[in-house]
Amino acid sequence: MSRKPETPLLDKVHVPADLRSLKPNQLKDVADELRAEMISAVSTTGGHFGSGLGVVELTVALHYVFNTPDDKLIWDVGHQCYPHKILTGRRDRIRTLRQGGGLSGFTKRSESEYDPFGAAHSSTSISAAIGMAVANRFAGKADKSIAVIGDGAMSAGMAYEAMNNAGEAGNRLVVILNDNDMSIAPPVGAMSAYLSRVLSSREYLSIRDIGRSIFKRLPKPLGDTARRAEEYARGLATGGTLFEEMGFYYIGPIDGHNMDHLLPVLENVRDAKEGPILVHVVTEKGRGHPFGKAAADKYHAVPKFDVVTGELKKSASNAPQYTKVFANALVQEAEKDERVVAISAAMPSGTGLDIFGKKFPDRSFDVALPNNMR
Ligand SMILES: Cc1ncc(C[n+]2csc(CCOP(=O)(O)OP(=O)(O)O)c2C)c(N)n1
Repeated sequence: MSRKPETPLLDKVHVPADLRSLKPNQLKDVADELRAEMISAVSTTGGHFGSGLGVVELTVALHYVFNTPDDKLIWDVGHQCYPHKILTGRRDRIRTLRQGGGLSGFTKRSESEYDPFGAAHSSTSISAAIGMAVANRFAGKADKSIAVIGDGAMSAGMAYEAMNNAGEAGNRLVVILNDNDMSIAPPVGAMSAYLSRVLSSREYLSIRDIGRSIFKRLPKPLGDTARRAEEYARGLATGGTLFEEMGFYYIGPIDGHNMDHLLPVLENVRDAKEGPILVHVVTEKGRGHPFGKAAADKYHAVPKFDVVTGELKKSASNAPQYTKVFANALVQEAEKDERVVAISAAMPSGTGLDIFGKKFPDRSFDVALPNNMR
């Protein structure tokens, strides 16, 4: 059993309203305690690890600035939601993850009013957020919908279908692009290369940018023609981004671990009269855990582990792993029949198809990470 960390501030936060009664300069300490609590919990239960550790500061900042649960916070996939669960009334059950009858490892509507959408499939969050934003428009409510989507999930088609329609949602829609330059394994492909280009061509917004001129990135109330001219000029000046071309106001990149940057940007975004807005936040998967950082793909999800040494504890069961049985059976089929091919969406090792990929590289397709299985 690992010893539980000391968390004096976090102990006062049962729901986000408690968080909002704290001073902004206390939030970094809350985040540090939240990270320690998450590491302690996952070491005893196993579970998704790297993604949650990367969004600890973002989770605190979002619940501090936005009025959840009235503002709807939607986590894409939902595998990064452990810090969110700890802050939204479920800390006392966080060590029941991966136990029968315990907390779900993903967001789940029946579990909490702070989980407006449950997924586990990737790339659905923006569509869901648009739907909720439009419903609020019909109901005459000003509440926001905030989708947090990773750079890996942003490479799937459904995210584009949603962005194509985002204009419908106006300023009620906020998309946070959580860019950690990782999917489950290192990402490959056009979207990843594009985001790297955006990042390398821009510096992080500085405190000065945020304080003085972030509103310049949002439009002033102009007539339509004038606005179009201004947008055109702005696109030329900044080089534009794909997101601007799709009708978003793009803000970023922002350091997703720095509260002094996150809070004022999110406050501006919350109060903006125009939208939809996309905030490009840069984070580090596995942040704050040496083992998480050393092998981010290995620490996407983990079994129980020793907090001090990082040693992963193997299950005592002698039963063969389902993925291995499946992979070996598929290889046998493929040896008999050359028409058998394997398709995976960024999960070669999670599905066992990495074994198939080593034997039959030309018959393996990873639709999220081209050639990754070869
Ligand atoms: C439709 C679908 N395809 C593939 C997956 C497997 N999967 C789980 S998380 C994920 C993406 C992880 O990358 P990212 O969105 O960048 O989030 P991160 O874990 O890096 O925070 C994928 C592809 C899935 N859950 N759903």
